[in-house]
Amino acid sequence: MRELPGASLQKACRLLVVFCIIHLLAVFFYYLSGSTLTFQWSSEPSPRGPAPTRREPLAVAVLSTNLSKPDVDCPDLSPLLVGPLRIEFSQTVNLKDVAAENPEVREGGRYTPKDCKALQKVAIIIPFRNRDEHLKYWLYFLHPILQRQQLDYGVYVINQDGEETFNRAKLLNVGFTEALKEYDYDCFVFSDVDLIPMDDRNTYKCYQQPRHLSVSMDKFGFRLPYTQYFGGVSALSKEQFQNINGFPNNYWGWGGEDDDIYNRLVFKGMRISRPDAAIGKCRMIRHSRDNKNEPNPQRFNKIAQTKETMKSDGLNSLTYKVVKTEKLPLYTKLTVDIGSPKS
Ligand code: UDH
Ligand code: NGS
Repeated sequence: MRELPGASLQKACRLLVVFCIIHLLAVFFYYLSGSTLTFQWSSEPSPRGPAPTRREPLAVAVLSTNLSKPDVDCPDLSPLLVGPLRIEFSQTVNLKDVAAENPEVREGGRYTPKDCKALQKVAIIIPFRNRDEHLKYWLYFLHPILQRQQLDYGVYVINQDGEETFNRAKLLNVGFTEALKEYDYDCFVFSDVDLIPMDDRNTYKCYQQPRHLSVSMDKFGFRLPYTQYFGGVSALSKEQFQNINGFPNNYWGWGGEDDDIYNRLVFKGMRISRPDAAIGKCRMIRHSRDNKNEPNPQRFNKIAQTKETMKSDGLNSLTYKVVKTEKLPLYTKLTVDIGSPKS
């Protein structure tokens, strides 16, 4: 039977509609798969800047993700260093401004270099109580320096809770333990809050031997007060620190704990490494003696017994309670109950 001309037109129209639907479906599925790729990619945590918003094919996305992860090691000596620095404490510091000036420092005071893989993961541990003005200067000066040193670092302020006598070394033990719970740090820099390096070539990292960094302080006329001095700022690798059973927990009040640490290192066959006096220059923020940190009358007696006491007093006898954890824009503040001389 012959088809009428109207019927074949109708058939052609139907075919056209079916074709259009197939076309629309294809476009729709392509669109969906494209947005899924983009969604998966941009939802990955990216410490290296904002995720792109453009929709890109999978191959391009994978390629650019790989490119943004540096697989080249940072050099031994950072090319970003500038050498001697002018350090003064006359200006007032506003931490909001400091955070704005250091946009690559992440919450909790963490930083990872963008363009190369840092040679060390460094936790900086600061013993602390009631020194907020000093801490502001420390953050203002140190964040730019540490970034120029191309370190993968985190800043931990260990704040002693309560009014008991201060205990610097025990706070440092707490800092070591708590920082390791958070990240696989391989190096620990222990720094007083009031010490600022005057040369960024004094790298806050670890060496084959325990490192003393604050070797040339203004208050000592830019020289060591005595050869065994190990106070102020020092750096120990995780292994070096564990090898000496950490620091002593029972030096309450001022003095002697740094000499005990020195003794521990020597008794374990280690030597102190130091930068030369010019590179190791640093300034101390002048201040008066703190309350509840009077000279410890037992300190001389204690440092005479390090060889024995270090076996049972240290990381293996450390007890404390974390009272509060604050992830602030420029540092992590841990407020801790470390007990009292009697406990
Ligand atoms: N620290 C505090 N709060 C305190 C005591 C000490 O934060 O109440 C921390 C801080 O990081 C300080 C470090 O512990 O830098 C060492 O403190 P220290 O008192 O042992 O040493 P420092 O050299 O002072 O700062 C010694 C007494 C200075 C008396 C000066 C009189 N002109
Ligand atoms: C020693 C202390 C150290 C102290 C150093 C510098 O005498 O703990 O002075 O002190 N040792 C003893 O008391 C046994 S400072 O001038 O920085 O206040 O670090």
